[in-house]
Amino acid sequence: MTDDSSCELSSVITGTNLQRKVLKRLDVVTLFPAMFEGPMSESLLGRARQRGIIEIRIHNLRDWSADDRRHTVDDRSYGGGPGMVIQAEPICRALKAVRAEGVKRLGRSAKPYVIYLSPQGRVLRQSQAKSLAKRPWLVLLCGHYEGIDQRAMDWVDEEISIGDYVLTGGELPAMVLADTVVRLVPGVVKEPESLEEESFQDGRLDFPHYTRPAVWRGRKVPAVLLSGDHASIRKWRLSQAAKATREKRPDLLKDRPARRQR
Ligand code: 9D3
Repeated sequence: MTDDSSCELSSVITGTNLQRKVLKRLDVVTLFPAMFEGPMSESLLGRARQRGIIEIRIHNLRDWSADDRRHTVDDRSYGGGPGMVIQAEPICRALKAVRAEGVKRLGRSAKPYVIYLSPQGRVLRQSQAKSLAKRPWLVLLCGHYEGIDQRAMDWVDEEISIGDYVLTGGELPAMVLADTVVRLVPGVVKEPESLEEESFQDGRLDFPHYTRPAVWRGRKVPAVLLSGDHASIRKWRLSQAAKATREKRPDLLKDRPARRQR
C-alpha cells in the first residue's frame, strides 16, 4: 500500500539527484547473475530501484563468451596450477557493452568507474563507501575461480576486497559494496536523521538500545532513558558508546590516517 505521496517524494528526490554528484547507475558483471536476484529486488536496494532513485543492472558475463558451443569464458592458468582463470576478451567485451548502454542513459560524457572485487584489493571501509556514493556510475566486476587474466586489469579503475577471509567469488562482495553505497544515496534511507546520527557516531560503536516493556523478566531499562532529560540521555549514550568501543573494538580508537578524512 505504498501511497502516491511517497512516489511523488521519490521523483522530487530523483530530480535533485540528477544535478548532484551522486550515484545514479550501478552495473554488475558476473558469471552468476541469479545470485543477485534476492538482494537486488528485496529490501533497501530493491526499494531504491523501484522508486527510480538508482538504476541497477546485472549482466551475465557469459553473454560475451567466445563464440564456441560451450560459451567459454575461462581457461587454465598459464604456468600451471589448479583452477581456472577468466579470459580477458569476454571481460573487455562486457565492459564495452555496459559502457555503451550506460552512455545512452547518462549522456556521452558519463564515465563508468570500474571496480574489480578481488582478494588483492584494498579492504573496503565506510570512508571509501562515502566517496563511491558520489560517483555517478559504478561498474562492479565479479571474479570467480582463480580470478581474471591480468591483462583485463587495463579496464579496471580500482580493486576492492571486503575483508581478509576467503570467499568463492566476487558476487557476495559486490552485493555488500552495492548495499553500503546505495544506502548513502540521498533519498534511499527514509529518515534523514539516521544518516546524520550515523556521522555523529562515526568511528565508534553504537550505544545499547532498549524497547518496551520497561521491566522485562525483572530487568529494568536504565532510568536515564525514561527520564525525558534529553541532554542526560545524549551524555549517557555517548559514554556507553565510548565504553563499548574501548572494550570490543579498541582498534577503532587508534588514529589511523585513513580515518582522518571523514
Ligand atoms: C583459494 C584460492 N586462492 C588461492 C590462494 C585465491 C583466491 C581466488 C579467488 C581466493 C578467493 C577468490 C575468490 N574471492 C573473491 O573473488 C573476492 C573476495 C574474497 O575472497 N574475500 C574478500 N573479498 C573479496 S572480493 C572478491
